[in-house]
Amino acid sequence: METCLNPAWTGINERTFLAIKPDGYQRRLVGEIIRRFERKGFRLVAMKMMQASEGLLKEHYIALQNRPFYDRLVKYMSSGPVIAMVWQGLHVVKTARVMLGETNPADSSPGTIRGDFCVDVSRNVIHGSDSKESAQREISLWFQPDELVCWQDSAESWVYE
Ligand code: DAT
Ligand code: MG
Repeated sequence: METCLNPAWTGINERTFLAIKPDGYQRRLVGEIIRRFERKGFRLVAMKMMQASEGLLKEHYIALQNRPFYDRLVKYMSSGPVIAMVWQGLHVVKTARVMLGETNPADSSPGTIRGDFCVDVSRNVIHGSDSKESAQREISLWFQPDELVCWQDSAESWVYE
């Protein structure tokens, strides 16, 4: 039975939206970043490489529209390829944020993605949803429902009791 069809997206079906930003892509960090989430035990349920439009990114970052860096942020995010992904698992929203580190790489601990791979807040290599509500909004903004793949996870009983 495919559990990823559960519309509640709770428990082990919780989902988050992650995107490797154009700097992460240019700096060849795609494999390294995906590897971290795979090894953690999370399940990849959607992924695409794309160059996002300014329109999509303005909507994605709508909550920041009054910030002075908003226009530069949208330009940077639309300037090259991104890897848009949906990951699933228990507490994935919160845990992914921990794995990302703080918004400013200078505040991010070693061992986190931003702590290990970047120095400038405006080039912080990866996006991750900050709440379950944001995750639902961002997943439906970036993906069509049929782009989410339901697959039988043979490792599930080794990741969860
Ligand atoms: P996060 O990406 O950690 O969720 P956010 O949602 O507050 O952070 O901001 C979105 C992105 O905007 C962030 O990843 C990088 C950029 N940003 C945030 N604060 C900034 C600042 N003070 N100067 C320049 N860019 C900033
Ligand atoms: Mg954010």
